[in-house]
Amino acid sequence: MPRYRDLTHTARPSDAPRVIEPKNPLRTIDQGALEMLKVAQEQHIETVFDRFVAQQPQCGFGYKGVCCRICLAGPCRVKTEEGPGSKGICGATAYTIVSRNLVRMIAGGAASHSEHARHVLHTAHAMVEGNAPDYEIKSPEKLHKLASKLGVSILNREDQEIFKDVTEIAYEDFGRYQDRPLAFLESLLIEQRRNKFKHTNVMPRSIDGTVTELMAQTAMGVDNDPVNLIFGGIKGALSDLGGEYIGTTLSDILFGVPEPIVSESNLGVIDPKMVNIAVHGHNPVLSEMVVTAARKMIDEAKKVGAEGVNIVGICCTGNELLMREGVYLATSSASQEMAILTGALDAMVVDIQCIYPSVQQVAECFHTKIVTTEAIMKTPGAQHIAFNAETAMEDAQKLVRIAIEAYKNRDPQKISIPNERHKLVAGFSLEALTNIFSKINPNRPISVLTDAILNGQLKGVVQMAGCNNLRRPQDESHIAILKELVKNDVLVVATGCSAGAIAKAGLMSPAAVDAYAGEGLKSFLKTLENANPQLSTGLPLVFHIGSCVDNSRGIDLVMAMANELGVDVPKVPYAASAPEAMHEKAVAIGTFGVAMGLPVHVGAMPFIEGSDIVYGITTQIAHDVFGGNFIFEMEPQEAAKKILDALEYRTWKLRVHKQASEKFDTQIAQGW
Ligand code: BF8
Ligand code: SF4
Repeated sequence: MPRYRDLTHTARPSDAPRVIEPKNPLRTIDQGALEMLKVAQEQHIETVFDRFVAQQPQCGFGYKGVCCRICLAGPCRVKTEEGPGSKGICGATAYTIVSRNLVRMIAGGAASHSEHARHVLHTAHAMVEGNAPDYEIKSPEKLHKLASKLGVSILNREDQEIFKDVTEIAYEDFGRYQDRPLAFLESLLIEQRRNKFKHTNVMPRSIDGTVTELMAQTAMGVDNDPVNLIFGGIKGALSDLGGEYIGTTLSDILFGVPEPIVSESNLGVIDPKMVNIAVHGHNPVLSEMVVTAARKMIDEAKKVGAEGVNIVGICCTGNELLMREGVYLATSSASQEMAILTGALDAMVVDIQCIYPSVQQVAECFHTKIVTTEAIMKTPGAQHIAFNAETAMEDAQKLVRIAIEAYKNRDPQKISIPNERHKLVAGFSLEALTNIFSKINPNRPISVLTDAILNGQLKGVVQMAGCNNLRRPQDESHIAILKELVKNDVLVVATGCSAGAIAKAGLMSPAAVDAYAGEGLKSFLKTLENANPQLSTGLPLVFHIGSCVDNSRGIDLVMAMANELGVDVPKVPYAASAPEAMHEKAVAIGTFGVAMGLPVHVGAMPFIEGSDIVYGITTQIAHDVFGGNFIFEMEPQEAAKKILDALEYRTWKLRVHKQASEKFDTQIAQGW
């Protein structure tokens, strides 16, 4: 029965509770974390799970987004439906306060991703200037491709020279003052989206300028029109995407384009016989050096009685190293403290973002050294070693040495490592995927994917992303939604802590295909495997496409699918899901997903329910203007159903329009 309207974007979330069992501190389904939680309870070590419980119930005003404290006349809260109590002291109504708060979150997200990208850019720049001798251009192919897209000449030029021009364009993207769009972002977009963003006035011209403008726009006594505010937020989210794309592409050039690689995940990868160093945060610039240093320092580790140095990753630094180096992924955000509780972690080297301030307090119960490395991220009690691109290898060796020294102070009584580790295959950059598809169709590789959708073998593609949020047990929603999607023949690509959840549970392996994939997905993956005998391992149930900045890889894939199908993004059967969204970065990512024309499921309600107007803009007006919309749903089964409905609607419409264009020999309709 064809469905003529996609109802998902008008639906309210189900009545499922927003917080499951608020007083229960057993808030994870990760087996490794559960084992460590017992240790924490026995030893009375406080963790994030205890603090979550202690915070319940959380503030109702904050939850609805109607608390304002952006000026010293506040804090103001919207207390009543009507009268003076329904506004802040200055007269700001609920829709102004809610949208301002939301937009400031997007600005925070854009600033975070872009700061990460800026650091990679500084490193690239130092390298081309000859000031960072420990770095090199690992992928000239990626450099040439990117340079061509940016209009930089590559003919008869040295790679260093080309890269210099590319870094200059990236710097301009941060601080351009002329009225020209972000060059990196523009090079990523298909023409229809470029025009859409231009006509709706949301195309950013500089990243720093946009974030600053948003802070100014949302200051006391400035913009109070919710539509104008939200459109400002969309511009901010697009500058976030521009920053992400700079981060991903420059990291690929410096550290290599990921290719399929075998590794393992969960806390069992911490090895009692080795010096164990966790690299935690987001930025590969430092951690890549730590990996290289560790490989060179085995003898030093042996001198203190260890067999070698074992680097394990946490959060997105972990994802970056897993994708390119096959480094073990120890754990993801909500269970970061658990890595220390094993008693066998000698050092945790952190860079930026998603690092709980509590890791230092937990580390003080053990011999573990916490080392901060970036000027904008320090922790009282932790050691700080400023990391410089100029002295990268020297700095990295210092860090490894701190861990080797700490190893001597290990207390064997306190070691308790969960016996939980799972094989996985990661490393699916768009280049790697295209290469795999090209073995079936060398001229139009992406048609292998779009044809499988058009002929019904696959239902579509879903990009699973985002964090852990303890309103429901850690990882539960990621895993439940994933299982439902793959059972229904959806090809899943994953990033960030969603990829982490899937990997830790053993679902990112070829073995999981037989256990969980529907017949269509199974046969699709088998066909790819048979056409690719060069792969040393089978294909996994889920394609890991990287860290959170690598959500730009997903957008790159959507653009390729839209191009192949000859339609704008809102007709492509591609959706995104952040089942446990937490960070401001996730708010920015979700928003650019919607602007890009995708249905975006979010499983942790953002603070917008205090304003029907803002809720309506995110779920309905966004769809009218951009073709994408948020689907807010906390209950995982219900969420999976809504995501599948959104894909089904798109596939149905795409087929109808395709058939019509073939029958009447006309261009395929571009509307949605
Ligand atoms: O950038 S998924 S908790 S680790 S914010 Fe953080 Fe969220 Fe994890 Fe990576 Ni992304
Ligand atoms: Fe209150 Fe207005 Fe100040 Fe916000 S900006 S704190 S609503 S007076």
